[in-house]
Amino acid sequence: MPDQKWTNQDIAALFYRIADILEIRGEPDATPADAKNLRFKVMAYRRVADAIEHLGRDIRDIWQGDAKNLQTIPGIGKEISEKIDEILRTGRLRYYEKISKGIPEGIFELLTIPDVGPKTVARLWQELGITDVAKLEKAARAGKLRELKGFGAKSEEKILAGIEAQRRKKSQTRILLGVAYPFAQEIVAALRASCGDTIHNIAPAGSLRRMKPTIGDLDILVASDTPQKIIDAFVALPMVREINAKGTTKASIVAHNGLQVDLRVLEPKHWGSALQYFTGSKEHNIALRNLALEQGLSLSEWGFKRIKDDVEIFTPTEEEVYEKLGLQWIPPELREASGELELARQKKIPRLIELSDLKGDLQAHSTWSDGGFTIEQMAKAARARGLKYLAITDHSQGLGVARGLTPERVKEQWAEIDALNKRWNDFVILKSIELEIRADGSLDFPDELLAQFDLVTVSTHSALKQSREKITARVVKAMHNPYVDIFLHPTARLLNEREESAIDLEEVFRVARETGTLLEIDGAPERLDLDDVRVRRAREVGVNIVINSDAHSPEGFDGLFYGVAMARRAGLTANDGLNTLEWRELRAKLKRQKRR
Ligand code: DGT
Ligand code: CA
Ligand code: CA
Ligand code: ZN
Repeated sequence: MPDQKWTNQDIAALFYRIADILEIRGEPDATPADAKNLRFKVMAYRRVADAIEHLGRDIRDIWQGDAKNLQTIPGIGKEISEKIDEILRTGRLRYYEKISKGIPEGIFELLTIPDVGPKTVARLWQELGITDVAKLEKAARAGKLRELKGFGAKSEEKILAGIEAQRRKKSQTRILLGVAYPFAQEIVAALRASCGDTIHNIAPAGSLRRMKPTIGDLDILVASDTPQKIIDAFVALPMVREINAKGTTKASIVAHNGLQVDLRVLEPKHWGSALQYFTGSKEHNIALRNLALEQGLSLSEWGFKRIKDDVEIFTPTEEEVYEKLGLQWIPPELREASGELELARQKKIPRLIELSDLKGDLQAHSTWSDGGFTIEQMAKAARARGLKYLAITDHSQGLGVARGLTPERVKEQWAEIDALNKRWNDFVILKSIELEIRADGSLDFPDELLAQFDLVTVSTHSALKQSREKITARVVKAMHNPYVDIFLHPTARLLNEREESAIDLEEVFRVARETGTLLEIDGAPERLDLDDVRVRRAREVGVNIVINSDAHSPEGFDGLFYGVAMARRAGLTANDGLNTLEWRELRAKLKRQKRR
């Protein structure tokens, strides 16, 4: 824990840890009466941690030097408000120092192993002296765990598998959404083809359903009355390379592309609660479960249970899960515990933007630079997908890519575009360019040429290691050019390959707003840049966003779908993406228009 400036996240992490410690060994000098209250105390700390984690603004702004102000945060009472006050005032928490005394750091890592909870950790530690994962693995291999009452060879196997799964998860690079998504569709189609009549329902869940940019593993759910048949069909699919586990209602495989796929089969009456649970996120689920508890209900993947009389309530659809808790149904993309429960409670979740809302695409490449297809082929493909306009944004000469355009070749390209544009009256190709912003912030083409494009986009591909000051100043300079309409893929990240540049996005957002420069969600699966968190922030600041494919081929227009997914994760509606407008309306909003 830091000793200077505590962030909301630091305080939340500390409270989660306090809850863990209380569960592992209780309070140091507790009486039997205290022990009864322990469970509630643990829950209270977790709930407060969760509230602080998702506060959305610096807790100091609420605190303002007075513990009482903190009690306006839901779940925070006198005792906890004083603890937070102490942290913010002194940079430490004596209570934590007291209860954590003598607990080895490795204990907390044990808690991250699947199926190992605080009770187990406490016994492993107290009865066998196991204080970290390495010791646990050694003891399990040596058959020492079965010395514990209630432990057998089976539990040792389970723990070893848990350690292995955790290790695999840590070392594995995550798979791009753009790879995992079509692959999940393929598996679903294959299972439908082989056991269609016995499948009531089938859907991918987990991070894939939430459309995260990268996927750790695939979670597929099936509702069926004949689970064994589904499991047998699943492990026999042609894409299976290895079977990790195969039981009567679940199985886990590794596919040829390296992706792990977990399949679970359940009874149709559990469908709603199971789909909700396995879609996650874990943080969303915790918040939802806490809300249920407040209403006297316990919620699990099996459904609701009324706490006072143990009566079970099943929810065959996911809508019913949210409805039962007085909530609007929440689109999976929003389930990241970033304020969506409160919105759903107020019935204020908007209709999110959809792929079909997009009327055009403002970034695509052709054989004139690094694309693999002619302008004609790209235009036909875009039109076939229902778009009404497409900007051809081939790279300018400055960038080292093959065949970057010179001013002379730009003029030739325009002649080709003019000729093609005679062909359709429901579709238009826009003359554009992807200009490299040089390391010093200057651009490849003079303003006099830039003025003649329909629109101009800029980006950075080179000198990405520049310092925060340099790269930000370079981009800011370009955004001040009156003919620069869009700044593309602002962080320049390549997922699994290249980190974001050091660019100061807060400054970029400010200047984008001030100059009227549009910022892009680049939907190419290896980019997804800006990401959802940044888009949320950009919109808060008042920046206008466009969603583009960055297609280099006809299939590349799939990028629009993934770009829209990022926009949905950011909570955007059709009004928030400028390329949902007709070209005529969009053109009127371009910065260059304001000069005329
Ligand atoms: P991934 O696979 O790393 O991309 O992310 P997810 O979200 O797909 O995570 P995964 O595969 O470990 O679990 C699938 C879902 O199951 C997860 O989103 C929520 C639920 N889940 C898993 N473990 C827990 C847990 O310990 N508590 C709760 N409340 N939910 C869990
Ligand atoms: Ca997963
Ligand atoms: Ca999983
Ligand atoms: Zn390109």
